[in-house]
Amino acid sequence: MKTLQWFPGHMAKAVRAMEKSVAVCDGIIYVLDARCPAASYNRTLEKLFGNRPVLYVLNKCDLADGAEKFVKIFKDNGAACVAVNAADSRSKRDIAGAISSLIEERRKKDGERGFKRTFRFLVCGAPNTGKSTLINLIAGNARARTGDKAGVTRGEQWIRLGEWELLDTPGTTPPSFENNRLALHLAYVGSLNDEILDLDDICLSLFEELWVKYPAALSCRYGIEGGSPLEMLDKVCARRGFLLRGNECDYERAERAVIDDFRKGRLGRITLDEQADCAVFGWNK
Ligand SMILES: Nc1nc2c(ncn2[C@@H]2O[C@H](COP(=O)(O)OP(=O)(O)OP(=O)(O)O)[C@@H](O)[C@H]2O)c(=O)[nH]1
Ligand SMILES: [Mg+2]
Repeated sequence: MKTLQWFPGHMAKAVRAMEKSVAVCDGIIYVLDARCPAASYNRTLEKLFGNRPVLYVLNKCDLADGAEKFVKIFKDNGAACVAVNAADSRSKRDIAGAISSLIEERRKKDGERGFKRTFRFLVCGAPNTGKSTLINLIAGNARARTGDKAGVTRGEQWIRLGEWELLDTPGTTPPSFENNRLALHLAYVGSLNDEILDLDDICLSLFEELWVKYPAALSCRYGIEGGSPLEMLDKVCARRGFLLRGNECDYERAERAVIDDFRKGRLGRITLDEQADCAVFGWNK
């Protein structure tokens, strides 16, 4: 398995732009993928934030298994955190409430002094975690462009919403990954550009990990009862009829189908990161 690496020029540019924009922001909305909150966290961004309050949003909680366990870890460590499904309007109240609490004290102080002002927030996170979808949820309509692949938002965009202004930013990952297992999690959820990934590697290691953590998901959907990851892929080809001429397995088609099943939640609710992976947040220092 190759070490995953991906830090294209547009990401370096996005980080430089954020460095400037954060100066006018009152708070940070850090969007993480609830299936892999630690993997989708980029520690190198934290130094841009200064002492601005940060709200961690565990998004796509509809696809994750037990996002609330992670919310508890964040809160136990004094971090503001909320789990939401940005694609569902029912999450609007939760996210709006969490943002309000983040700046409540500032607002109260301003109120005592008799002024009312706009609060600005930087919305950041890894590609494809749902930053733009979250902004649209808060706005109540489609202001920011969204899409089911990494790198849809290419430049910064301010979205004005009454007394709030939210800055949508392009997704970024760290310049290098310290932990290849966590980098793989980002690849599985679609946070890395699929075009730079080796489909075989990604799918076979996804099988390996799911067989340990969620064997029933593989048995139910594909009838997998064990074996090597390659044998599991054979099973998918046979079961789903992904065959080429001469009855040879169409591995590429099977791999794409498996990854798509995982990403769309057809394998059930799955969380990849372990609670111990939260060490990346550096809370115990
Ligand atoms: N199931 C589910 N899908 C979601 C959720 N939030 C976003 N999505 C989907 O995830 C995909 C990515 O959403 P975007 O809002 O474009 O993500 P982004 O973080 O802005 O991505 P970049 O701009 O590429 O960094 C879209 O297909 C959304 O519909 C969620 O909570 N649950
Ligand atoms: Mg976006």
